Amino acid sequence: MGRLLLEGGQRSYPSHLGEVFSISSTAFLSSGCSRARRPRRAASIDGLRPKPVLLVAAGAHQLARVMSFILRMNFWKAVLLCVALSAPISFADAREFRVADTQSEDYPTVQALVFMARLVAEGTGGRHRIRVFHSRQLGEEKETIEQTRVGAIDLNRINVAPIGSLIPAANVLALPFLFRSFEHLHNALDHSIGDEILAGSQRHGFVGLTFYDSGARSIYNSLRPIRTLADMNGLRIRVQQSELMVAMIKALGAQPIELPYGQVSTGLSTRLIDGAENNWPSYVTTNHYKLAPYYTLTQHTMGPELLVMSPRAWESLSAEDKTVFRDAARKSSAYMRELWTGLEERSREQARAAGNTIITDFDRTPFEQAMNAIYAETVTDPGLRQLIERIRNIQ
Ligand code: GTR
Repeated sequence: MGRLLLEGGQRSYPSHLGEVFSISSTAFLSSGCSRARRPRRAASIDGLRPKPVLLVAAGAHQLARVMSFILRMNFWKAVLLCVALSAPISFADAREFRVADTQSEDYPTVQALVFMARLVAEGTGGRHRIRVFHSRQLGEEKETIEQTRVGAIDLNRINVAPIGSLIPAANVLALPFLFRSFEHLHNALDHSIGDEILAGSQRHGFVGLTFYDSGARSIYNSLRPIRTLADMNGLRIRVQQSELMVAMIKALGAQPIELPYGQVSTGLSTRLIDGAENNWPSYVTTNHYKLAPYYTLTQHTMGPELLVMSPRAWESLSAEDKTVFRDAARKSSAYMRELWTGLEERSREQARAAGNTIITDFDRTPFEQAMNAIYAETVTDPGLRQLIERIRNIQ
């Protein structure tokens, strides 16, 4: 393969300090309290700009207040007022933040974002709102990742595999057969390793806020039950837009086809692809289970979901609001786990009731061995190798 899928030095992203769109009484002071300085416009983050009409009205109101005061009171009292007003009055404070999610409205990650939105509204006294765009309303994952990086989308709930080509440590989480169990995964994500990966994502152009569960991904197809590696031979398997996922399916002897999530159903119906791989809830909520009835429990990756924020949107927040966002994100992750509990089993039941063939009685070892080669070929960075060792050593 010879390609470096996981390497250390990644592009960095310039930090844009959000300009505060404000009028302060320092404007009056610097011009001898004679005229208000023209307020500066905030750098456009998402096309949402403060309303100019409000701004002009507020500016005129301030000016009128100060002028009438000067007329009625003595000069020094007016100067004191100007000083007192020098704390900026921010008009950029109240904002709507847009968050993207490819999953459908009732999917646990989307519901977790709705929950987070509620906490943010409460925590900021209604100043900040989060508007959730589910079902790929803002585009497929690959596009939304880019848009989040440049600040056109404020927040993005994304799987670690597609964002892994930009955040190498996130890609590690998608490696095959890395986690022994969900408990092992949680022990890594809920403690220092998870925190380090979230913090480290800032170097790569994203502010990592929290992880969400994504169960384990397994292979499904429309042609035949897969029990051995030989059964995989030649199958056209859709993968996420991720070099790592391409390498994983190739290692199994199948043909990987990179397709956006929203095109998998059509791909299956038109026979462009024979199958795909995903967790139980995605297999069922997308109706893929109706088109590809053979589901083999390979559980080859437990790559979680990741919530990231654009650095631009992040820098537009005050220190207190940043804490509100972080806390809300973490709480939404705990909430999401509650929703996830039992959902995998219910999805499995739904597929079984529809008459699907669920293959569990097969030897996973050859699948694991075939994918093992990926580690040596793709993880070349010593820091990432160390990260893998640390994860493996977690009990
Ligand atoms: C789902 C994941 C999505 C997306 C999708 C896919 O499990 O929640 O974010 O990555 O898989 O296969 O494209």
